[in-house]
Amino acid sequence: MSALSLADQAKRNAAFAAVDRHVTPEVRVLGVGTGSTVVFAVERLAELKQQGRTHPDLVCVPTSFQSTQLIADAGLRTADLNDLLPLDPTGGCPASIDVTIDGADEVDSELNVIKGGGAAHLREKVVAAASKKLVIIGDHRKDATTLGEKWDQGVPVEVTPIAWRSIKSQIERLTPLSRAPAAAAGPAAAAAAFEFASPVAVLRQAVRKAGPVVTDNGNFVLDVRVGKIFDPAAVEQAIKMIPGVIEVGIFCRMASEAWFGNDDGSIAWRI
Ligand code: ABF
Repeated sequence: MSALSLADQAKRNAAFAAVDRHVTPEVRVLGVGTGSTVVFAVERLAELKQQGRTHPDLVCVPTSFQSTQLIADAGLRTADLNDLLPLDPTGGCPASIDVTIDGADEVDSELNVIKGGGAAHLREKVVAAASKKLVIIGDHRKDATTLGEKWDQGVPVEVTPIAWRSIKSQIERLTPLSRAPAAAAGPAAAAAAFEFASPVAVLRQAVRKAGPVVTDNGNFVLDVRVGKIFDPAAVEQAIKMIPGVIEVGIFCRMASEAWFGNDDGSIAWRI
């Protein structure tokens, strides 16, 4: 196997540590995310299965075609979310998935997450919402204080193709969507309150010369640059309110913890 880059080795370390911590023999239903970090998580999962250290009836809920293929290639069984009854037959526990392990584009200090760089955030968010725990894995480049601090590719927004142009212009007309923390006082507050004074811009047109970015669900993706996001819930809500927006790649307070691999081989773990 060719030597991994520092970033990939860091991702692999985080993925292995998170899988070892969370995929115990008691875990029967596991959500499997999408992206390159999850590839390492499934690699470790296959090893644990090989060693007989997973639940004998373990099933994996995919979050994309890539995720489905990863699970199948690892000799693991997939499960459809619709087939999973609540763990508690009386319906007392809506979470049908014991734990989901998934990557991210950026994680803030409150464990709010930007996801969707792989255009899979609709299924990822649905699976995360059906999980008792969402465990995020990545390298330190994803570890931020405020969303938008490091990740400059914008927030992925899945939209219906039939109205992508009007949705794009409605997003661009949104006034600044979030404010700096109240702690910032005086003139700094005024300046920071609208970190992105420039109009919200759609970075990546859904339909480019190379053709549209089409998700597994047949929808288009707009990447929306909103600068630093001090109030992720406000940004998510403002965009999601626009008719034709299907899902926004901001996961507010859904993650239970995050594991970040560092280039020196160490791992940072946040809850
Ligand atoms: C998917 O893959 C997306 O939700 C997320 O944006 C991306 C992370 O990619 P990688 O693990 O390759 O950095 O989880």
